[in-house]
Amino acid sequence: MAKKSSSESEARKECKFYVNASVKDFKNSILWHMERSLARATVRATSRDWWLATAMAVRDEIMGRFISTMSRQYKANSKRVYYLSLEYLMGRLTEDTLTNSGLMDVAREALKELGLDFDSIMASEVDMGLGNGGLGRLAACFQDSLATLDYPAVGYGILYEFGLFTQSFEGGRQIESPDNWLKFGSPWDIVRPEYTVKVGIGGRVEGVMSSTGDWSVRWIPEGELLGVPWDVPVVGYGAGTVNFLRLWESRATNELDLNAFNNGGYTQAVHQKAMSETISKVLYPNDKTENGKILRLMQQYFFVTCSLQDIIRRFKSLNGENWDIFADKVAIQLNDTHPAIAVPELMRLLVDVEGLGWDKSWEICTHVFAYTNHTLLPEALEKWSVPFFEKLLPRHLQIIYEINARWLSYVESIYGRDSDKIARLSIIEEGAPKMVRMAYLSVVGSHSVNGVAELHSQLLKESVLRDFYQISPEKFNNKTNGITPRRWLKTANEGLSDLITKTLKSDSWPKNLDELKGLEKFAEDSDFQKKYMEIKRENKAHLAKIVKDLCGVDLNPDAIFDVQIKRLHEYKRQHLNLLYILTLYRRLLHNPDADISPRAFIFGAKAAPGYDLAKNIIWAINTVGNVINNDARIKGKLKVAFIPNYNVSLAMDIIPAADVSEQISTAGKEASGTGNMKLALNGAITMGTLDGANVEILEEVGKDNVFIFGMNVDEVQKLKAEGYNPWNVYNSNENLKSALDWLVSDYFMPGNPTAFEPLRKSVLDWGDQFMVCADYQSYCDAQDRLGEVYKDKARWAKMAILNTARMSKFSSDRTISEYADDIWNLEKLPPRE
Ligand code: CR1
Repeated sequence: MAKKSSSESEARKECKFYVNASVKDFKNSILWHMERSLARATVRATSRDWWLATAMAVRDEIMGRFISTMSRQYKANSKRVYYLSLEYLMGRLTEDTLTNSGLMDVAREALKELGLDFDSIMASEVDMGLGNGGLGRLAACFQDSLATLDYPAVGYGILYEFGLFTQSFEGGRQIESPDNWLKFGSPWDIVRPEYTVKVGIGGRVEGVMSSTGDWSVRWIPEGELLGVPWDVPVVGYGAGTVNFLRLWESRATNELDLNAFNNGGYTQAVHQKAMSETISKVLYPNDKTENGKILRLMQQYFFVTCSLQDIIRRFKSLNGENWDIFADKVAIQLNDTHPAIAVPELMRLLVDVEGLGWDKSWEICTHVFAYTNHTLLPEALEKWSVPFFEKLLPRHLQIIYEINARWLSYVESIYGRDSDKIARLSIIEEGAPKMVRMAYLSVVGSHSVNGVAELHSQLLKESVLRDFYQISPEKFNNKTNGITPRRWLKTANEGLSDLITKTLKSDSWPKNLDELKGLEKFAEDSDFQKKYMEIKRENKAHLAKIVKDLCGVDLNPDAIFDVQIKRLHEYKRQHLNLLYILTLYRRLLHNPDADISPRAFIFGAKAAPGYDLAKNIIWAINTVGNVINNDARIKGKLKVAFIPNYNVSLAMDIIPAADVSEQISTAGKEASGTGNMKLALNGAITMGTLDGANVEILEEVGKDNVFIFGMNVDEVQKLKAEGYNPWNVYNSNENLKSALDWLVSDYFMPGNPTAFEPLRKSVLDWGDQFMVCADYQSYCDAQDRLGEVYKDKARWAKMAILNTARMSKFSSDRTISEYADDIWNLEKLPPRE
């Protein structure tokens, strides 16, 4: 964050729910914690100590709200939504909690009085990086909106000991190291040992006869472990409601240790213990593929059973065994198929443990569950092998077979004995081995299936889930993603936030983003434009310092800051961006005086550790960048910076400083995107394809305020059907040919010209699956056009302002309200007056 100024105190007067603490009290609280909680003398205190003491001071302030929210929700016995997600990409928690509780100014002032720099103190907090990318960050934004809108909600997940790996570069290549974020604990995690649950694994299934002579089935697990819950408070804006995330940690059971120990197997006992605790050890670092790993399936089952047992415990404590109203009290959202095992697990808990009949249990399941799909990429559609299930979850496999048998007989009642249809719709995929299709299990077990942008939801119905859509069209709906304006504007871009508050003469816009429309009338006001662009420049200067620090690259804050920040994937086409950089560089070498707008290309992206081509692209960008950045001939008109270890905190520095937002995926491949929304909200102009939520961004901002290029979904499909050959493009496009050939010459990698062969091959020899060559010229043209438009400062400012003014649709408050109304049937529980 660059500029800080004060408007919070006014806001606090307005909103009666804000936490109230004076600067003096807050300062004393920090000092109290420094001494009593941390046992530290202030003269010896490190930045981390100051951050911890500040976090503890703000935590104290919100605990009352936390407890009162829980007890109000309990007393009201209202319906709750339970969000099941294997990932939460929360980032740092302290600053956002200060924003939402209204204590930001107080904390800032208190630290100032203690002679400390707020920003550098806050920077001591390690990111809570328990997610890979968009899916995990969406889950985090949703928690913020649920609390802000006063919805009774709990987010369930895993407390990974190691979050997403830390990325560094060596010779331009990605190196991964473990993210030991919990090494010294976190003041935001509160353990709840009293809600520990038991988790079975493996073993066998037995039939048992009851006293009345009925047969029932029982799972006798081979091993058992414990799930211990840790709660992370989620403070809504205004602090009227404080919900929580409940994250499960796996632990060994004491019994297990004792048995082995008694048998003389001390080392075995320790080994067993370590195995049990492996489950919550590490987040898998792939954002689209994680098939086949047994530990991953164990993670999924572990957090699902812990969460469902917790939900049932809460339900029973309020409603006893009144199962008829279970679905009136409980809504469960499955964030992708990662928690899909919840469907057979809830069936098991209801049928085997609670003794309900199959039909009743199934009715409950299909009223409670709803499923969100986040991608159409075939490699991301989860399938688990039947032999795995047999070994790990034998009873669940039986239940899945039973669900499938009933489902397929329903299919047959519609279509007759159409074996093709039946094979296509079966939850079990035939083959060696047989596989359980988790997406199909999710669809069959849910009453709602949604995609995450209009285009994506449409394609879902037409492609991967077409057969299901034909049978149950009423299940399918769209919920376009959103982002929280609290973190992504108010906290991340205080300069712009203050300008907005002053201009609109209102500080309620973070909770009512439609108010931003009021900025439209200032879009051509030269005074407002000046202020708006001054803030952008300050943010750019701030980012330039960070880039200098992290990459050693000098960026000129007057250059166009052209930003592509997201996971590294071929479909996201960071390499298309690279090809334009090469083209521009070549142009400048031919004519160093060419009148182009200076550009700084800024990247942030992690590649999955096993994804070789993605890593090759990172290496290529770093290598080309290094040559460009050190080439005096081009007079600093072009710079390339790849910021290492892109994460939520870096995003909060990069996004407010961006002029251009690269959203250049192959049409039909990016389900939604959410970075596109954050960047546009902060006044970056989208350079994008007609993909995901870009389509809706275009609708909102208008075609004059965005750069659209490339093929649309129909054109992509048509070209594929006709037989696309990237060589034809290569042979007929001189610039493309030069860029690709240059990449594998001695120029960039003296002595190792084949270093980037894989990249080049992927877009030529291997068929160019993501149509980089096909979209190359259109992309270059759009980029050149953008460079020209940037020269007209007033026009650019107007475009940027209109982007900010027209982004209100993309508040996650809008998204969450739609989920609540259309899917969860959920009422708000307003804070106590
Ligand atoms: C999509 O790729 C979307 C997020 C959140 C990602 C991205 O376009 O914005 O989900 N999908 O909905 C994903 O991670 C496993 O799938």
